[in-house]
Amino acid sequence: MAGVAAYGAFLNNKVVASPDAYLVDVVNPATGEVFARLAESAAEQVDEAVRSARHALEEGAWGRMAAYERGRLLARFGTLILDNADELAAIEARDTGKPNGQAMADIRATARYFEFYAGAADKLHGETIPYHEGFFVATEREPHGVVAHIIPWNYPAQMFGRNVAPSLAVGNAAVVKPAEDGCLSVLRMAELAVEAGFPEGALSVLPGRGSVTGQLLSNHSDIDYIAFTGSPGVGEQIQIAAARRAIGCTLELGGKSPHLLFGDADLSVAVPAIVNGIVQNAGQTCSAGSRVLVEHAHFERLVGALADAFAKLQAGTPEMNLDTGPVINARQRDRVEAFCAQADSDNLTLIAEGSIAEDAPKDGFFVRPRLYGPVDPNNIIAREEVFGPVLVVIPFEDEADALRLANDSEFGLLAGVWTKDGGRSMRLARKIKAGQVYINGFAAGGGIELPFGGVKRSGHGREKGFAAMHELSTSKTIIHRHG
Ligand code: TXE
Repeated sequence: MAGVAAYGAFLNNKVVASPDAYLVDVVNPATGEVFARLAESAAEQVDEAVRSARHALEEGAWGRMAAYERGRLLARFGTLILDNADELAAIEARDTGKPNGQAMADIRATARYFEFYAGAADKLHGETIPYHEGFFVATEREPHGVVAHIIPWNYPAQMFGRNVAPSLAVGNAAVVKPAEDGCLSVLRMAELAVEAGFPEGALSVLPGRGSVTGQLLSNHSDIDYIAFTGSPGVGEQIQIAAARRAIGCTLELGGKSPHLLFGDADLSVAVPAIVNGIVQNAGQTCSAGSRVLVEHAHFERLVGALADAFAKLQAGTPEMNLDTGPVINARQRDRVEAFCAQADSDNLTLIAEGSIAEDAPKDGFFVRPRLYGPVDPNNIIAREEVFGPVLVVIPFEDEADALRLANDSEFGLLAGVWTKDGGRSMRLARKIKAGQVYINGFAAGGGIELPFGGVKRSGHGREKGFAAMHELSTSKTIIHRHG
């Protein structure tokens, strides 16, 4: 197609494309226009990425590099991301449709991942262990080796930083399969990695469909670990692929995270945080707070405040820089609208809804933010991850009821507790089944330093903070009989 740029795989520090590759369309979600094409990575490119990663570890410069030197490269990479933030944010906004301000915040957060793990690279310590007389025993952390990172489209740049920075910090060679709908900032950052000085094979990027490139990579016989972020269905396939070869995997599969909003909450803080927690990135955030459990005795006042805020929300193009952009593609828009149509046919009350800016392009994938309630906790919209700007309100009677409802989900990623009663918030934080519990604050996806991950159907393994370095490395025990 004339005027449409084509992008290929990033292998051996170069962008390459096979002339007979299947081409994946890249669509601007704000306009519906195809503006780029991705040359899909087939078996040949997947094999080459894994071979080159193995070579970098076992014979190349990467495997021999001291931890502090890896840290130095990561620091340079972070600086280059910041130096090129305007260009990267523009790419991210066009690829995902998110407001320009959000896209820039994402790029800055991506740089932060590299800064954090730059400093951490040489601080991953083992331990010494008292043993029998005549022995010295120590553990060391070692990289897994070749790690497949399969990442989604909701935060392409941040997911790249969240996965790749700790992986490279501990000395793995990273093979990244970005999502077909969010690939271009990742490919541009891979070029910056060369500028930063990463040797060949330390990082590869394989664009392509999940059903082709993702499958080939996750079932490759020479990978040592898989880090996956995406849907529970594909997560199950990844777990099976890992189990077949008895390798490890991290699964980050989203959630249905609850807020527990008590009558004594400070609404001036709670309402903007709750609204932002579901509207940010058009609700396409694994840790979005998508259920708000509200103390029944204060229902009118608490829900009234949320409704006022929801009614003011607007969706628009990246340039309009409104509360939210479009969702990523027509399939996701239809999925969100199907949940809302079901809510309407179940006679759920639409308490408030936002709007789509009048001059937003008609072919963009915009959806109106919506607040439903009171919703039966067994209704599908209260149980499934909608992955759109849709919040459901569920009333509770007391603390025990709030806890029961919070844990009545097959997911367990985040929770927010809103109350001035410090004893109550700590009791709940300890009993809520989730990987992260916020008290009187909520930042969906925030906190590079903070261990993050799920329980139950939200997955397993921890990302972010030092926890990611433990997850992406393994322990070796060295037993020296010297006596
Ligand atoms: O995800 P997929 P989809 C949830 C969210 C969303 C739903 C569907 O609820 O509505 O999933 O999104 C790659 N082998 N989340 O269908 O398919 C794919 O190419 C190996 C939550 O887009 O799971 C992409 O790189 N890889 C979430 C990645 O997996 C495969 C983020 C995720 O895509 C593959 C995204 C296969 N067979 C969606 N099939 C979160 N946890 O943040 C696909 N992929």
